[in-house]
Amino acid sequence: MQIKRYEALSINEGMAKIKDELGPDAIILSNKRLKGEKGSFVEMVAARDNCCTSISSLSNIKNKSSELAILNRDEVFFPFRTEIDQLKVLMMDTRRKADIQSELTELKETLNALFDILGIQKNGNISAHLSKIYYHFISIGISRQSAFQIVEELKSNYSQKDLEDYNNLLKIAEGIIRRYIATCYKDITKKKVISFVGPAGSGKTTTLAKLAAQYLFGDKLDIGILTTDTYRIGATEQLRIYADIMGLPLKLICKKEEFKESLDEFGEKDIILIDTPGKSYRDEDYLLGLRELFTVEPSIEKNLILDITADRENMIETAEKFSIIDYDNIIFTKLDQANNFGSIYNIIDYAGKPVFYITNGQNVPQDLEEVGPGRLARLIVKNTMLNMDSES
Ligand SMILES: Nc1nc2c(ncn2[C@@H]2O[C@H](COP(=O)(O)OP(=O)(O)O)[C@@H](O)[C@H]2O)c(=O)[nH]1
Ligand SMILES: [Mg+2]
Repeated sequence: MQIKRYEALSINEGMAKIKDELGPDAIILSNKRLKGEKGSFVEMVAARDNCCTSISSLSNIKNKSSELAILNRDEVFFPFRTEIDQLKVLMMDTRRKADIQSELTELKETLNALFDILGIQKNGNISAHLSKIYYHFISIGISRQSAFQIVEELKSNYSQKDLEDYNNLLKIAEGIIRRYIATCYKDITKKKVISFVGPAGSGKTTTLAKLAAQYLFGDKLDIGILTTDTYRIGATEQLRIYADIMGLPLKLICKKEEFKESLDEFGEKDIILIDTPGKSYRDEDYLLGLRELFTVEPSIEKNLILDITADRENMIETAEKFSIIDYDNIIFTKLDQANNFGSIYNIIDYAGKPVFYITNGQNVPQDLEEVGPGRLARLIVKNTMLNMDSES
């Protein structure tokens, strides 16, 4: 085999040199564009070997002509045409998305600035307390838009006397928030089938166990537990341990048909609790599957379990995606780990669904609390679980 290195200004020129010296059967081992003293040039290494792909056969991939055609750029890249085209589309798409994303971010920032200006404006006799309230709400995680709306409402609700006292104003704001919270009460007089849906790790199984214990030991009801979370390793074990400790029957459901059968078998129970697997809310098949499953028994109450330590956008998106199954209530979990309770208000404001329970710890069954609108509003405004009376 004869190997030789060539320098040329372009690939075409290099190819011509190689063809002249090594003939049409030469093969190109490498080609690189390099920078030299006089500018950039192409370094090509070629070899002549009868058993390898020759320049002529390379060019024949595109054009069956037996003549050696000097390869132009298109011909060099021809074997990768599809990949290059796909890459181009991908790059265009990414750039488009990035453009939209940055425009949205810019728009959001502009809106935020606008809300800030409106929220803190001091016109006439409007007290500085109002802007303090606006900033307090933002600091606890309430969106700027909602904080602005609350302050706007507050403006038409205060009296001159209220203006002098920040705490008075805050109390009025709490009342405004309270009005937005729909009520939902635990009703043990009716037979109920209660399911728990939500993202993985949000606390569905733990909350189910807490509620099962309350119904069992507190309300002395007859409970049955079903779970459709059968394909995740360990998921059934966790629930089985809780069921065994409480002496409750647990049925595993793998198919839709078994769901109906199991509901019928638990026909005598006062309460049937249903655990479901949690997957990403971005998995549409999972959400559609869940919706399909619930068609078996339309009266099933669906509780969306939301971990409030998740970020605001993520929670809103979860609430939005799960609306495909038309959930009835929301249960907020992990309040013990959260720094800000404002996102509770954002979700309530967005989804307009009642809040059934909040959970504030891993202990089963104690870390579960039924909350009414009053308690929840105060909890949001004070941004703490501590020193609260149980008014609801
Ligand atoms: N700190 C805290 N942890 C919780 C709470 N609720 C659930 N967890 C924990 O969150 C993790 C996931 O809970 P799990 O019930 O398995 O979530 P699932 O995947 O939705 O069923 C477990 O370690 C639970 O102990 C809560 O209110 N506070
Ligand atoms: Mg679970």
